[in-house]
Amino acid sequence: MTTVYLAVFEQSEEMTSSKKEHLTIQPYVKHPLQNRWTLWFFKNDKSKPWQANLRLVTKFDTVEDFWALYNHIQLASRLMSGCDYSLFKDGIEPMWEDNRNKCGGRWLITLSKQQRMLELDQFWLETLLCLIGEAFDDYSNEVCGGVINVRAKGDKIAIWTRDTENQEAVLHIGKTYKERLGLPVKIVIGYQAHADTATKSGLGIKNKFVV
Ligand code: MGP
Repeated sequence: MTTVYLAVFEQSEEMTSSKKEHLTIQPYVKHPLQNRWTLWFFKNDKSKPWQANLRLVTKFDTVEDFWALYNHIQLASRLMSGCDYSLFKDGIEPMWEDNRNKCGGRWLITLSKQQRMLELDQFWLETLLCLIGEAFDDYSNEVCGGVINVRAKGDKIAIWTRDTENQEAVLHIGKTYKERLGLPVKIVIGYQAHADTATKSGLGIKNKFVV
């Protein structure tokens, strides 16, 4: 837990030598998150292997440090096409190969080009808040992280979970996520196994679950 000491006046009067005795030191404690999180940035350089384009930006574990970071970095809608942000629990790398991802999958939100200006930043912020706020009740421990892909062909946002076989958890996370994004009931979102995403393309990737 991070403690910052703030000097405060007990009375809001100008400090004079007679008032100096009222100057007190009070601890200001930042609000801890349940987990420590790592933000990653991906910038596409086709001359390098995929993993070499992935950079760890920073880690945080308090509400205040999350907002300081969020307010400091570019909005997703302003990133160049080909870039990603990923926010993962500390110790999990944002890739299929990580031990805590390799048996997992993702709830995938695909956006049209028009949605970039209207909804991309709002959906990504809500995704971040779902992650750091542990929005999925008893199933939040199944969550590994979230990814936003900024792409000319259409942007994508996803929440990654660790076990495709944990149907109860996957469905609860999907339903909650859809509600939190405020998506209409008639919009269907799908959950895909990383094992399929890594080995198949386009229409070959079947949804394991939909909500
Ligand atoms: P992408 O960046 O997830 O989506 O994957 P994009 O750019 O929309 O492309 P599409 O294929 O989904 O249409 C692009 C490529 O990056 C993949 O085909 C892989 O070659 C590589 N890649 C992406 N991810 C998430 C991983 C990963 O976790 N591990 C490895 N090794 N390569 C990955």
